[in-house]
Amino acid sequence: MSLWQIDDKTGIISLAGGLDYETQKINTLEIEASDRGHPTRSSTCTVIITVVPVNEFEPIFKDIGPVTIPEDAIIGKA
Ligand SMILES: [Ca+2]
Repeated sequence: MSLWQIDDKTGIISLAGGLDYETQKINTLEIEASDRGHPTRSSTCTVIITVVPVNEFEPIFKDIGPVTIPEDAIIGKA
């Protein structure tokens, strides 16, 4: 299954599958357009789509509330 689909009338490229930065950072699409003439004329272009990483597994901190410590706490023990 392709990650990308293109509307054959508008030419709009849209996402058709799940992206993963770690698997594929750069997506290179070779696009060909043609008319309905006789003979048919066509042209091609390359579209490069770069996936931007996001923090998918953000660390979660438990609510530990306020912390108190005595002023004579031992260094390295408290
Ligand atoms: Ca990922």
